[in-house]
Amino acid sequence: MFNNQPVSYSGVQPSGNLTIGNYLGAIKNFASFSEAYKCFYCVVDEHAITVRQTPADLRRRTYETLALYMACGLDPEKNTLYVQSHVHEHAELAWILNCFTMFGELSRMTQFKDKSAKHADNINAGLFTYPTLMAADILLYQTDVVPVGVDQKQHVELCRDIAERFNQLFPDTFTVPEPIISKSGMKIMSLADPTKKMSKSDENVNAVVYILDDKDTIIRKFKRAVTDSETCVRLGEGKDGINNLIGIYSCFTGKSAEEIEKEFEGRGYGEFKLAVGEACADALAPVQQKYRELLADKGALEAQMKKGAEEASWYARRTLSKVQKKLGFVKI
Ligand code: AQP
Repeated sequence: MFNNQPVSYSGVQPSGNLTIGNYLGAIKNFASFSEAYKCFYCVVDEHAITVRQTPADLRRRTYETLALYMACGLDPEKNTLYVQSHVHEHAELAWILNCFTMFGELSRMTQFKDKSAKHADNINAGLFTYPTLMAADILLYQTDVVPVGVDQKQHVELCRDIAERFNQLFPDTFTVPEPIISKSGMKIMSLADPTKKMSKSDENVNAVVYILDDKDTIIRKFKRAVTDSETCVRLGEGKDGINNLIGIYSCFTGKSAEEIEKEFEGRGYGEFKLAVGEACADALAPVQQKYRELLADKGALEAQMKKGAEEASWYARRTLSKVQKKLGFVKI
């Protein structure tokens, strides 16, 4: 809460080309908070370096992610849009929160386990303490709600625990945030292995639909999506592929699972996959168009980064200074 206005905070890593998982699980829902909340949406580049990034790619994707935020309907006049590394308070508060986070808590984080398995040659301390940096992101802005995909819920819950622990020692320091998982925030699964989350860092490009894929590519990827040996479009146990496609179709069309099952009664998987591809491509087309226009003006994006960083810093400074005072750091 800031000045009696509830705060919404979220972020996306510029660690790859954004997927429909990032879109449906997070970005698409961000704009709906703009009226009732003071909103901060961050391009979290410091999180991205927990796995190795090529510097030129990281730089390019930082611009692209900001442009995508705006293309997905985030008005920079109503939302504070900025880049994490432009506001140094994130890293400073993260260090402090590291001292209030237990080794055992971090060890239990599913994302740490998954990412350590995936990057066994680079299990760095940053990968391990990623959730404390995320807690700092959220707590710096006295955040009330964090709209995220269900895969990030565990991290927001840890953030709550850290905030409550800190508040117990130093009362009234942080607002304790709530995760908000929207209906469309269900976990979008890989098209090649529907037991796995769809991730922008997946090496198999056919497993992932990117927000910026063209219509033919989107339809081709859905046509190749792994399903099962049945032919009936219905939700069911052991039907992870079809369950995932029904979920995606539902998110893009607003239809319920029952309506979808009815619509495709007696029609095969081929027809269904084509319909999912078309619904997805049609929904993304206006976003792609707007994105191209925004990306063409790098100067305007940089001006936006600067404005966003200035706005965010004002709030971040206030909280960090309060924390430092409570801890006993000498102010000069
Ligand atoms: N498959 C998904 N389904 C639903 N929501 C998802 N999100 C990501 N993937 C899915 C949501 O997108 C937001 C931003 O995610 P992120 O970039 O901060 O990190 P992530 O969750 O680690 O996303 P990726 O795509 O899997 O990135 P990489 O491959 O770099 O690790 C979050 O709100 C997340 O819930």
